[in-house]
Amino acid sequence: MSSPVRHYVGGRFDASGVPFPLIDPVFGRPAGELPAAPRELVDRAVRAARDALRGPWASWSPAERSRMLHRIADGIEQRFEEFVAAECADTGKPRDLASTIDIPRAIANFRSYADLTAGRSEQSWHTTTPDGRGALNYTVHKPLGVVAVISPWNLPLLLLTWKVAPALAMGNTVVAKPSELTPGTACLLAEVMAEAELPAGVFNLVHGGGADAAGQWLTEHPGIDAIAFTGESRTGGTIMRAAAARLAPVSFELGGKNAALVFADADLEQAVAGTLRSAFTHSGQVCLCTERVYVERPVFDAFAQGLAAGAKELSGYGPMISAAHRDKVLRYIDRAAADGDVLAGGGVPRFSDGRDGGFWVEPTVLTGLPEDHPAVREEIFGPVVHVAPFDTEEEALGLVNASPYGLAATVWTGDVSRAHRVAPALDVGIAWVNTWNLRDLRTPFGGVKASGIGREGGDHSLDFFSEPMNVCVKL
Ligand code: NAD
Ligand code: 6OD
Repeated sequence: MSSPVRHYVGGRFDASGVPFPLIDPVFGRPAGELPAAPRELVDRAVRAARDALRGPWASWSPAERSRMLHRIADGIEQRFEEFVAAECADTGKPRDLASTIDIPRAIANFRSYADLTAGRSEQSWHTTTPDGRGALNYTVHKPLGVVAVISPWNLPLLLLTWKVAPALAMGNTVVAKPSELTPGTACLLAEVMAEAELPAGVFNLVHGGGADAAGQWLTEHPGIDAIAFTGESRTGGTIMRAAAARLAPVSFELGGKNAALVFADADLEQAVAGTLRSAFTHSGQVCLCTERVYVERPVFDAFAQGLAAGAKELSGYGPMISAAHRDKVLRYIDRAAADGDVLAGGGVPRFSDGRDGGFWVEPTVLTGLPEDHPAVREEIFGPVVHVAPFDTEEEALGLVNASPYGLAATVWTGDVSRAHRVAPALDVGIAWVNTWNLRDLRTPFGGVKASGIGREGGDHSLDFFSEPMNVCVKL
């Protein structure tokens, strides 16, 4: 972290709170401090957001809000390199990831919702009445009010703006709480909001932890009208209980144990290259990453060898976010090594420089584990993938769908009929065929089972962040 971490409440920056150490994951050394917001500051942020709902923001038209979102996108673009540097400093991810995915996607999030909200039309119906004069029904979409946006550490700016942009697009006000591990880009975003002259209190930012801290205080706050959360499934459960107390709506993007299916008719080279990307992008710390691969038996050996060879050659990857997360990932690997086979990786890379103090794990390919093994069943969220053979399409579907999670899956096949048969039969929110993480921001995004509640993306987000109201006018 280069500049100090600050809250942004009611249009003012504020650094009050108990210091919480920030650690650089690349070297494992101190990288600054985050002021953990006291409860009083969280209250103040919610109050500022409520006041702003009654201010000039309330009368902004969709076109005015759209122009503001574009101004925010322009502001991120103008400070692109600062955002990239902050993203890399916080997460340790390689520059090419931050500069080609995270920051461009944050800009695209604002532009996409700016365009969608400006072009949105309301529905209307003409109703017949006994007197023959009829009635006109039309729908207006009102903001929900004050929305809490709580986001994780893996794609900090991408995932924060993915919710903040549609929330603002629909006229809500926001109190955002990014992960306590990765506050940097959110601070820059608050500066951009201020520079864009977004009215004070419309966007507020508080830093701090989750349980017994800013996160929990926000979710339990009577002044919060809705909660948009991305993070672990268990945290989602805790937040849902807090929201249930006052029936606040929630939108949840949660954990996953994503699978890939490789059929014998697939282009094997493409399947191996695609799975290397889907398993090891950001060292497996993307919710969409593949952690299980099921391969049709005739090509199992060739695929597994190709994947292991590719994993051994990977370089330029980043570390785990924290020592605790590295230790968790290594525990899964150690247990898997005792119960099955390690085809690649399985340890900590040695650099013979300062990075040896960081939180690194080698890209790891496992095989030979039973389906109920923790490394096959539980989300690891690291650079670890298990490969297993299957014999029939039916068996393959059963293996994928037996997971308690249901976020995403990929099907590798050269048979177009199979693609259309298998993909919709998967119990997931997002299925890719012969690709991975190809995103169109208008499409529904989210998971089933323990992977989430609701859908985000395009109109799905605009619908979540608004309340449709019907007006019936007797003619
Ligand atoms: P996490 O659940 O520990 O934390 C996420 C956020 O919630 C953080 O800001 C944290 O401070 C806050 N939080 C934690 N406990 C809280 C509580 N009791 N009340 C309120 N807020 C609380 O998740 P993480 O470790 O930051 O992120 C990794 C997880 O996120 C993985 O499980 C991953 O799969 C998931 N994830 C899912 C998606 C998706 O789109 N489905 C995207 C990214 C990450
Ligand atoms: O691409 C997206 O919109 C999105 N929400 C990605 C989530 C990735 C999880 O780590």
